[in-house]
Amino acid sequence: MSLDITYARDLVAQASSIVVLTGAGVSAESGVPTFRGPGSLWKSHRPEELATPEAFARDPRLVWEWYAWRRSLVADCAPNPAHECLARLALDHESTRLVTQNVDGLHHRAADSVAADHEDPSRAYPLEVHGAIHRDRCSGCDRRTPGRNDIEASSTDSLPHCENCQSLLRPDVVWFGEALDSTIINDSFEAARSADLCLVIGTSAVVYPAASVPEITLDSGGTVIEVNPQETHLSPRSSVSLKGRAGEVLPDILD
Ligand code: BJW
Ligand code: ZN
Repeated sequence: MSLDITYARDLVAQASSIVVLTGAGVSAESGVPTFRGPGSLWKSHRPEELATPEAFARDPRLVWEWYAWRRSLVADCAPNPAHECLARLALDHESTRLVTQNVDGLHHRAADSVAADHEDPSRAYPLEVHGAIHRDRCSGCDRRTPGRNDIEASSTDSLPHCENCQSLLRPDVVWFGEALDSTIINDSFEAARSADLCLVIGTSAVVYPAASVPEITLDSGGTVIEVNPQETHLSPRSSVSLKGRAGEVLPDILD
């Protein structure tokens, strides 16, 4: 076992309160594409060009086509050992809070399967700071409803509309320039402030305000463990930066 892994295991064992920030990389081994870097293009569009209210206003059919594709892709994916380890950590370690930027619902599904029927899985449900891809939100009255997996996005006419006010529905996710749910992001910041350890798993940590989570723990005197195959701007500020895949590294430090 490497010295870094041993050190990371010690930090986890000694921590009294842990906050975990995850990003797209934690779901990469489940087959969900990341946003930046190799494999992130969809039909030659960059995700950053589609995940905006301006893109939806300009071409809702194109944006829905992308989200419909991603919704059905995620429905066919399963949680991987990284999601499962983090769910176990949250269930076993009372003062652990999971915060995810992911909209894929895989942390939620891992919590349900790890807790099975003898534990309360909700302790391992993450704060989903960027929303959930499987929910719709009305662009008129804001009503949230479960999303369908069979969105027909080949023409504007077939896009889904609200049963309440007939406005166009959109995926219930947070796009660039949109405010995050204030309760969810404030709870995340509070968890970061009271944590003596922040695990940062599979995120480039460039998108704010979510990227403030490890910064808040550091500013409050805590430490950071990063798990990512690539160097990020957070690596030099981390006590341990484990360069590897989440599904392989996390079982080594958490189980
Ligand atoms: C592996 C791996 C393996 C691979 N194992 N690892 C402060 C400073 C500068 C800018 C701003 C600021 N505050 C706000 C801004 C603007 C903007 C922003 O942050 N821009 C920066 C990019 C410059 N932020 C916003 O606009 C936010 N809104 C806001 O601030 O509103 C203010 C407001 C207030 C009041 C009224 C109105 C407005 C909103 C941000 C919303 C982001 N939304 C998205 C899309 C969500 C929906 C969807 O999924 O479609 O969220 S963008 C996209 O990026 C998505 C992600 O959650 C997010 C983060 O990406 P993530 O997870 O880090 O993925 P990647 O691909 O970048 O990285 C993956 C990593 O995994 C890589 O490092 C790999 O190496 C690694 N990896 N395989 C472990 N197996
Ligand atoms: Zn409506």
